[in-house]
Order: sequence, then C-alpha cells, then structure tokens
Amino acid sequence: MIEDVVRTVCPRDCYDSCGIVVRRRDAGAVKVLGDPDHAVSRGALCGKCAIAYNGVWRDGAARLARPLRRVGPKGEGRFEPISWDAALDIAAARLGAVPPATVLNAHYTGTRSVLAAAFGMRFFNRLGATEIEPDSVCNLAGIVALERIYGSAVHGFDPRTARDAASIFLWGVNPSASAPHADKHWLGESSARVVVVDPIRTATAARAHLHLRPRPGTDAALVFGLLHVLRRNGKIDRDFIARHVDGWREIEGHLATTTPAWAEAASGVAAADIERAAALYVLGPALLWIGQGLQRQKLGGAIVGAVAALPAATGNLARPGAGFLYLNGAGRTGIDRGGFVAKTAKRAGAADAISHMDFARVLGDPKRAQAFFCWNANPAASNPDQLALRQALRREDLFTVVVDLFQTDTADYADILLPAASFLEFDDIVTSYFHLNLSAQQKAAQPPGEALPNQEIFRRLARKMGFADAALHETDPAMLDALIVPTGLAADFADLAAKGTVSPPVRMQFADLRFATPSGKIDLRGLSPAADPPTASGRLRLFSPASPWALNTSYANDPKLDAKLGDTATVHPDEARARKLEPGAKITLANATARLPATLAVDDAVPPGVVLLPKGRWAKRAASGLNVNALNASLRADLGASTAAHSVEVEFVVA
Ligand SMILES: Nc1nc2c(c(=O)[nH]1)N[C@H]1C(S)=C(S)[C@@H](COP(=O)(O)OP(=O)(O)OC[C@H]3O[C@@H](n4cnc5c(=O)[nH]c(N)nc54)[C@H](O)[C@@H]3O)O[C@H]1N2
Ligand SMILES: Nc1nc2c(c(=O)[nH]1)N[C@H]1C(S)=C(S)[C@@H](COP(=O)(O)OP(=O)(O)OC[C@H]3O[C@@H](n4cnc5c(=O)[nH]c(N)nc54)[C@H](O)[C@@H]3O)O[C@H]1N2
Ligand code: SF4
Ligand SMILES: [Mo]
Repeated sequence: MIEDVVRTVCPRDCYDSCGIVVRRRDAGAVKVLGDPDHAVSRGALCGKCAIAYNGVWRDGAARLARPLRRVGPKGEGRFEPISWDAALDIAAARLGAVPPATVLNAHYTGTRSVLAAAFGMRFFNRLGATEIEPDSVCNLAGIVALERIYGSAVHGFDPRTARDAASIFLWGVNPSASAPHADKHWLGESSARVVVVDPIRTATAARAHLHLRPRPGTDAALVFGLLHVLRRNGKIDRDFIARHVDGWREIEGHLATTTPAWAEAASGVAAADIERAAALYVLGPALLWIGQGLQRQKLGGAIVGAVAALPAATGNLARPGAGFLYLNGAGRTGIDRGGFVAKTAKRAGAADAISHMDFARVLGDPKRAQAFFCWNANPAASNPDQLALRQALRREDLFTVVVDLFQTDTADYADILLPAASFLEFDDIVTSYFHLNLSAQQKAAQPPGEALPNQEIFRRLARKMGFADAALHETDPAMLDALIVPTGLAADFADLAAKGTVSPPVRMQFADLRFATPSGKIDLRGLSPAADPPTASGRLRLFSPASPWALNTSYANDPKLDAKLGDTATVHPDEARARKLEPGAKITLANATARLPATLAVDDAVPPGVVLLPKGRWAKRAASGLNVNALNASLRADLGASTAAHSVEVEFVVA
C-alpha cells in the first residue's frame, strides 16, 4: 500500500484553473484534492469539482469505457460495444463518403487542455469540415466588440496588478459562481473598493461596496450616464484621448443628454448611485472585469463596447492597477495555440464557420449537413433551440459521431460513440483565461477500459482516412515540448511538471499603448447609449447564468450535483405576489418556443422582471426531458451572431 501524490491542474472552462493533487495508492487515484501550494486553489477545489472528481468522474459505471455502435432508434441511447478498429473504420468510411463541407464539426471547451482541445482541429482542417463557431454559444459578441475597439479581446489585465488598484469594477460577471477562487482570494483579499454591476444580487455583489442593478440590457445607457458625470467633474483624460483614442468626439455628442436622470430612467439605476460609481472609478487606478454573462444580451456587443470605453475615456490603462479584462488568451503565457492548429492548413475551399445560433437549422438541412462530429461539447443540452436540434439529430440520413466521457444528452443521438480519457488520465498543458498561469496536467490514473485521449482518437482516425500529413501524427511528448519551449517558462514538459504552475513576470496590459486596430489607436467610433426597453407586463427576462453546482452541463450527471442543481426558478417577491404563487409552487415557464416545468423560489436577490434558472442540467434527467435551453429560439446578439441567452423572455402559465 504505497501512497504517492501527483500534482496536476483543473482544465475546466473556468477562470480559476486550480492546482490539484491526486493522492494515489498502488498508482490508482484515491482522492482528488486542491493543491495546498497552488496560488489559486490554496488546497481547496470548488464544491462541484470536489464532488465530481471524487464522484461521477471516477465512477466506472458512469464513464464510457468502450467504443459503441447504435442499435436502437436515434435518441434512445441504446448501443452495443465494438472494437476501436471497427468503430473508426465505420467513421472513416462514412466521413469520407460525403462532401467534406457537409461534415459539421462541433467542439468547445469540455476540456481546455491544449492537446485535447486543439489537436483535433488539425484533423478537421485537413478534412475540410465546417466548424460550428465555438465562441458563438458563449462570448463572441464581446470578442468582436473588443477587437474593434482595442484590436484584441484576449489581452486582459494581469490580475497581480490588483495590489495597485484603488477600485475594482465587476461588470456582468459573477465570480462567486463562475470563478470561486478568484472571488474568495483575489477579490476577497483586495483592499480596493469593489463595485459590482449586475441585475442580480449575487454573493459577490452582496459583499461589494457598491452594487448597481441595471435592468437587463441597459448597461450602455448606464455607461453614458457615468461618462456624463465624469466629463462634468473634469475627470475625462483629454491628454490620453488626444494621443491614443479615435472617436471621442462622437461619444461626446451624446453626453449632453445622457445625464444621470436620463440614465436612471433608461437603466433603473438611481442617479445618486451613478454619481457614486463615477467617483469610485476615478478614485485612483481602476480595474474593470468585463463579464461574459454581460454580453449574452441582444445588445451585448454595444454594451461591451460602451463599458470598454470607460478605461479609454479616463486613461485607466498602461499604469499599475489600471486596465480591463475580458479574457487572457494562451498567448499571454507564450503558448501559440493558433500556430499549433495551423500546422495543418485549412483545406482550400472549406466553408466558413457557422454560428451556433444557426446550428439547429443547418443540421436539419440534408443538403448542408450529412455528417456531424461532436467532441468536448454537449449541444443537445447547452444549445438553444433544443427541440429543433433534437429533431435534426434524429435524422436517419445524418451520420453522427460523439466523443465524450459520458453518455450525455448529445451522445444519445450518436451512431458511433467514442470513449474519451479524462484530464486525470493523460499529460497535457493548461493555461488560465484569468491568471497568467501555465500548468502541467499530469497523468494520475489509467483511463477506464479502452478510453483514449481526444488527440489519440484523432491520430487513429486520420490514419484510417489515409491522411498521412506528419502534423496529424505528432506524438504528445513532441507536441508538448514544442509548445512549452518558446514560452521560456520551462525547459520542457518534464521541467514544467516538476514546477507545476509557472507565470511570466507581471505584465502591464497594452504597455506600449499600441493597438492592433487599423489606426493603431483605441477606436470608440460607433458606440451608442442604446438600451432595451422594460419587458412587457406579465413577461419576465429569463437569466440562465453559471450555477455554482455545475460547469456548463459537465457534472450534472453526478447525483449529488444534479440534486443541488434542481429545477428551481427564482423570482422577486413582487412577481410571486402578483401571480399569487407561494415558494415551492410547481410552475411552467412558457413562450412561443417551448414550455418548461420548474419549482418556484422567491428571493429579492432577483430583481422584479427577471426569473433566474441557472444553466447546467441534463435535459434527459428532468421529468420533462427538457432544460432551460428549450425556451431559447436562438436569440442572437448584435455582433458575431453570438448568443443572447439572457435576453429570452417567458411567462408563467398554469401547468
Ligand atoms: N441557457 C444557457 N445556455 C448556455 C449558457 C448560458 O449561460 N445559458 N452558456 C453557454 C456557454 S458560456 C458555453 S461555453 C456553452 C458550453 O456548452 P458545452 O460546450 O456543451 O459544455 P458542456 O455542457 O460542459 O459540455 C462539455 C462536454 O465535454 C465533455 N468532456 C470533458 N472532458 C472531455 C475530454 O477530455 N474529451 C471529450 N471528448 N469530452 C470531454 C464533458 O463530459 C461534457 O459532456 O454552453 C452555453 N449554453
Ligand atoms: N460554476 C460554474 N463556473 C463557470 C461556468 C459554469 O457553468 N459554472 N461556466 C464557465 C463559462 S463557459 C463561462 S463563459 C463563464 C461565464 O461566467 P460569467 O462571465 O460570470 O457569466 P454568467 O454566469 O453567464 O453571468 C454573469 C452575470 O451576468 C449577469 N447579467 C446578465 N445580463 C446582464 C446585463 O444585461 N447586465 C449586467 N450588468 N449583468 C448581466 C447575470 O445576472 C450574472 O450574474 O463561467 C465559467 N465558469
Ligand atoms: S472548476 Fe474552476 S474552481 Fe473548480 S476546481 Fe476547476 S478550476 Fe477550480
Ligand atoms: Mo462559456
């Protein structure tokens, strides 16, 4: 009974990227814990990972362990085991028999470790498949907005600079759920004044010095109110603007009318609070964390654009304690993810990626979709237009391959279902999209049965398809070293594994004040204070943000976590009273797209006009067979054909 410890990292789609220790006996994992020496996790995993990594993720009965072939009707989820050879022969023959552009490739961040998330794209480049634009179901409106203004959405502030910040603004982000360690340690221990802008009184907002609660989709109006006050108080940095900003005159053209009283009427935030927030933003250097939830709105691009004008207007950039963050890309630690994928060029004539907001429709069209390959994603649970998507997935003439750890909602529709190894079962590297960290993911256990890492599955499939390109057959150790060496942060994978997590020296965001825009300056042209009108009487805005008990739909098959997720829809006491409903009432949320049963909870943390039902559940685990995404008719934001999931409207109807 030898006990040893393996240090690794959590590769979930989460801001934290926690360090993990796996305690093992006889080389088998016995306990997955937070790494006490890791600066982010400090010895604790979040509640959901503490449960899932010691629960369903290591449950031999729940994990897929052998390649499977469908035996029943599509969607019933009945399969029989076959060999890897047979499964990949079928896949290669079917994928090779259709025009490449009619193979739809859906993938995202089920795991974010670089090989397991990115290597497969070389295969699809070679094939010439049509990609379902991954970010369009998550954060693309904000990305497009920030690329226009700053030339990049992935050069955020370095969180270590918070020690120099006088105030920290969190705008439409809820780290108490979506980044629990950043919430507890990074924010909780900061001496800065904290301002949260969120319609919901989240746990983060409840602790803030100031909480602004705009009506959903009205943040751009709120920003123009703030800019009015800043200008009136002489806090606009005209020198900075003259040197580094285009389009300020256009913004100023709006400011005469966007008084605090006007902004209060447009957003519902009291004029006095707008004055307070403006004063806090110029107290000293200010950090601004722009949430991904913020832009899941019909006006999401315009909103992110307006919020991102604040640092430019006040010169809150390129000095210690100043800046904004949406995402930090892997490039911030020197990992060239784009170059890694581009080692296999995209086949000439391949179609442009299509938005997830068009996915259900395109998948239902036999001329555009003849095969579907899904890995690192669970669209039957995560995507809008759930009913239409399922109908498309049932098409007998659509050949579907799913690669996952579990038999998810999507996996039920597979013709061929392939078992993936989990992050505990192979070496890889992980970067954070918040901290500037690079970590070694180290193998700590054997995969169940015949499960394989994604990258090995794609190597084998490439061989079956006769794709001989060297880049499709590189080994994991060679790829890891080739990724790590240019960072200068470790000599090779072995060195990184010995170090665990490394970071570059503290980096100042946009230190040289040169921006990758056409003019080289920050470009504020085209921003406007547009705001959503209040929701029509009787209707409620449906918010489905991150739950503390799931990571997207990952983990919702753990019985303990599924019980915590539940089917609770929370409204303000006034909304319950207006409908004569008591907490615990069985209700139905309805709109023109679907009806979803739920259990009512009442809490004034949710503002009037909103109903809160976090994402995460597996549809098939609910009695209705649906989850919250059934209610979303692929609403799209104003930029990037990106999701506007938080703009969905529903009514309560008698069940
Ligand atoms: N209503 C509503 N819907 C939303 C959102 C919302 O806010 N509201 N948010 C959206 C956002 S932000 C996102 S990013 C998407 C996410 O949606 P998805 O990309 O569908 O994410 P998950 O639901 O977590 O599914 C990831 C799958 O990857 C699998 N997986 C994990 N590790 C591996 C691996 O190593 N190999 C393979 N092959 N599979 C693996 C997991 O088991 C899981 O089934 O959901 C979107 N949907
Ligand atoms: N526990 C957990 N952590 C996660 C995830 C998860 O599912 N569970 N998902 C991961 C992924 S893929 C992502 S993209 C991130 C997302 O994490 P976040 O960026 O935090 O996004 P959300 O959770 O969608 O929403 C954050 C907040 O936006 C608010 N919001 C919605 N509309 C508006 C608006 O119009 N104005 C303002 N000011 N606020 C608004 C919501 O009330 C919510 O509290 O989290 C990651 N982390
Ligand atoms: S999901 Fe996030 S908070 Fe939880 S262990 Fe992983 S990185 Fe840490
Ligand atoms: Mo996301």
